Amino acid sequence: MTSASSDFTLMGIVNVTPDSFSDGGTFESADAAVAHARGLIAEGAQIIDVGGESTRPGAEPVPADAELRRVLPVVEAIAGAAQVSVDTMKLDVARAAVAAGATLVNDVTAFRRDPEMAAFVAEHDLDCCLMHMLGEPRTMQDDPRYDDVVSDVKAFLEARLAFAVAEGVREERVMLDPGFGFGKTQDHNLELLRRIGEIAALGRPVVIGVSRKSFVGRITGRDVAGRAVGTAAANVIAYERGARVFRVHDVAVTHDALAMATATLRST
Ligand code: HH2
Repeated sequence: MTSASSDFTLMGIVNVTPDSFSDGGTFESADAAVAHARGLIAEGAQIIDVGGESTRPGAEPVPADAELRRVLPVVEAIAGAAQVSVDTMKLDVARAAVAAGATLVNDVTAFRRDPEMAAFVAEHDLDCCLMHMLGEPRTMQDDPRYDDVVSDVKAFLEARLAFAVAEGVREERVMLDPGFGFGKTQDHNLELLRRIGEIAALGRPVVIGVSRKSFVGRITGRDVAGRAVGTAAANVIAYERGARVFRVHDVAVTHDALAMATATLRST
């Protein structure tokens, strides 16, 4: 479905959790999660991001063995049909997921929780996504403050990129993500979107994870199931300003919105 000339990448979200903020409980069984992932691939997702631990504000941590039981059957079934990303902050989970076929580690702590994750990614020459988060999921939305949110996030991502490279990760393997909603107010999220070009200036592909998030709901007045259009609009703006990877629940809608954006902007 993705046209050969598109220069964006869609990362379809598959949360195998009971408590994710938008789809918790929907794909808790492996069969349901695999069927959902196949549907997202048919809609144009080049990457499937499989997660077994919710990081929504207030979420309780999940032990590694439980996380593995959730994600491994899905990783195994999907590897080969798309690039599989494992959304985890734990080295043990990443190890097992990579053995099962994942080739991308999406670590919302940017190798801070398990710093050895960087050497692991380097050793296997994996792709990785390093994300900014202020604080930790349990408390991150309690009055987050920045001097200047874009400069602070940019400096953080630059430092985490340098750490990864110092640990042997090839720079071309790294994607950077400002972490929408992770210790950010609505104004912070909008400022980051507006000025996403400053993050893209770091020279690595920027990942946008605004999908169905609460700030989209506050602005549009929609509950989680009705936020696909608001999400697509935010992604089009981010694309126009230099972002290229879009982590979304609603792949078909985002695909069409970005295909239109690409076609319109290509000749400018
Ligand atoms: N957002 C979530 C989880 N992982 N990874 C990256 N790189 N960027 C994000 O913005 C991001 C992420 C939270 O969203 P979701 O997976 O839908 O929900 P939950 O964490 O509740 O499972």
